[in-house]
Amino acid sequence: MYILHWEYMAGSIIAQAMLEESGANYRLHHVDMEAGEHKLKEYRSVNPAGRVPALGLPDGTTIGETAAIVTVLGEQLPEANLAPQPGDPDRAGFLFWLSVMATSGYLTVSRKAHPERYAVDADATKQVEAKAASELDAFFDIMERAVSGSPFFLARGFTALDIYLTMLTEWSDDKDALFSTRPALAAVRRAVAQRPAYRTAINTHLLPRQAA
Ligand SMILES: N[C@@H](CCC(=O)N[C@@H](CS)C(=O)NCC(=O)O)C(=O)O
Repeated sequence: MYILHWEYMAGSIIAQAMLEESGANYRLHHVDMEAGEHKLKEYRSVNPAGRVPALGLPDGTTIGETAAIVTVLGEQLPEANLAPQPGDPDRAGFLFWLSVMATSGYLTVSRKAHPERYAVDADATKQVEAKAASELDAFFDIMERAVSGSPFFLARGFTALDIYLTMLTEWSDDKDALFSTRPALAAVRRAVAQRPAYRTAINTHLLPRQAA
């Protein structure tokens, strides 16, 4: 059984959607980041990097980092066809774009959401936020041009990259602006949002906002 350490609207969306797509046996463990649980010794023993998500694997190993989680789940659950397997000609491109999404994408989203962590005072915070917003715009332009399938990111069809990209768009606070000039991204998002696995994952991750 897999154990997914998750938080509302965190990067655990991709892991849960992949687990749901594959029908794998898993349970959820909520990490209350607002209460600082990710900084406690107990959670550090799960993920020494102190980040969410983390995934406990059936063999007892636990890993963090979404790029590693996607790669490992793709290999361990091949029947779900969420990632090209080793030896597949699409594997190198898959790993390349996964890394781009997990670094340029996820980290720029984080910098825009928490600019104060990258600045020494309020003025600098504003500048960091503005720069992160323009970098995020440029990132989504790169993604738009990189889509090679229809409606999916890779020409081969649906993969975990579509889920990852949709998760990144989920964190945008102006989706009209994001999608109005990026039809390929909008098509990926529409296709992913219809999938029952993604809906289950997003419903788990949205709960407090829906209740608010
Ligand atoms: N590179 C990490 C980023 C994960 C990440 O930054 N997660 C956020 C929650 S969405 C987090 O744990 N932040 C820790 C903190 O805010 O102290 C990954 O791909 O998993």
